[in-house]
Amino acid sequence: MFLKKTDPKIFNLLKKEEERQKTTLNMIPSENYSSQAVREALGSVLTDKYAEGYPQKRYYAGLKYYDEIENLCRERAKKLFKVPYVNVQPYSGSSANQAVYFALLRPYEKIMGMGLPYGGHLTHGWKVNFSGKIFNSIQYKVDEKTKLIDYKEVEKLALKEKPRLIFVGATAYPRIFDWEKFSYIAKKINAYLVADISHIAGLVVSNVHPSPVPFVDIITTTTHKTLRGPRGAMIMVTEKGIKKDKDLPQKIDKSVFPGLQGGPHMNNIAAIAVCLKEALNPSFKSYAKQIVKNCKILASELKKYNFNLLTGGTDNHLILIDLRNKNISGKDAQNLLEEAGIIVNKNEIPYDPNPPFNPSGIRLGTPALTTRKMKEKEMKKIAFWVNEVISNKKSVKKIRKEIKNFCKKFPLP
Ligand code: DSN
Repeated sequence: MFLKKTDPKIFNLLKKEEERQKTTLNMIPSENYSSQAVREALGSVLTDKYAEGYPQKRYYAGLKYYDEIENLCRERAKKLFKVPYVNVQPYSGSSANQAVYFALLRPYEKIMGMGLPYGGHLTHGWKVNFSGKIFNSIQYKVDEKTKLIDYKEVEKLALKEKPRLIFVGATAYPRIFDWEKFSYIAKKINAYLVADISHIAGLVVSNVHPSPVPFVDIITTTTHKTLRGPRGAMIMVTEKGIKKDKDLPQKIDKSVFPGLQGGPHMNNIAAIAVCLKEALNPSFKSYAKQIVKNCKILASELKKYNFNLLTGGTDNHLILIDLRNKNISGKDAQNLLEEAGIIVNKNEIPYDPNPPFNPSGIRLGTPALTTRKMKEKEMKKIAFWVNEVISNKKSVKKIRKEIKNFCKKFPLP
């Protein structure tokens, strides 16, 4: 109401974006729709306050209610993930991962993570990122044929290179992580083992993906993907991590503040607390189960249309498609699908012969569609549309209309 008067340009852009979200199918697997309650906390008076420090140890006045908010957030996270310690202040997943490195290592020490082209994240040691520049980074790949993590190869590489820290996690891996195998490898070389569960956090707390808690020392996660909260992140230390190094929690705290960040975004922390309460509700488990059910049915339908799914399918919330048999690049497919109202992202496939800006694949997933209460029947329809668009450019206009109508039945939260 106020925005419309004071800044109509931003107001109008915001309205347009709202309309775009309402009338398109968001299949970017790292995105979701947060609840109105989450957005209310995010857009609250808490945005105006500095709160450097931690509960009971702050550097500013006027913080009467902030310790309670941060403690609530921490307690809910501990309960949900079943961990003894959590830091809820990182501004983003990248900041959380930075804090882990700087808490445990000195520059140029050796780290190991999955390479970006194979599904890993930039911050897991990729060469253009701080993690690949400041640290001596060794990268593991997926197997060229199966596109699965080859645990024997990872073990060989780890034993040869002896990294001090191993990151496990991905942005484009459609299968389950075997935490136990990674734990066995890390133990052999006495490396810290860190799970970045940003993509799968919502699945982990709902038991649709095994939890890394018994097997790793530290867990990082963003809060806005399958967890369905505001943008933000958390760092957790497990019992195992504390057993290995009782000072780990303090090291993490110091690394976040004052090591890397200044004042925590308290509006964000309150919104994370709200999303954690939502995730503690039994209905969240059904939501997460449905994400995977939807993804599996979407995968099997796409296969019927002769789409080449990497690893042959999915165990989680996302699908990676190698489009080379369809004679279209990832970039062109992304653009064409967007014209029709289907939002996916172009993505490198492992061992991609094409460059990252025009890769051979697309990545798509079901967290946001499932938030809109779409189920198996709708997945079949969407797979049909994806195929129509990719195989017949002329169908785009007609399908755009159909999707607009279809979206009316599935309101945003
Ligand atoms: N941008 C995220 C994703 O899309 O997976 C990773 O940081």
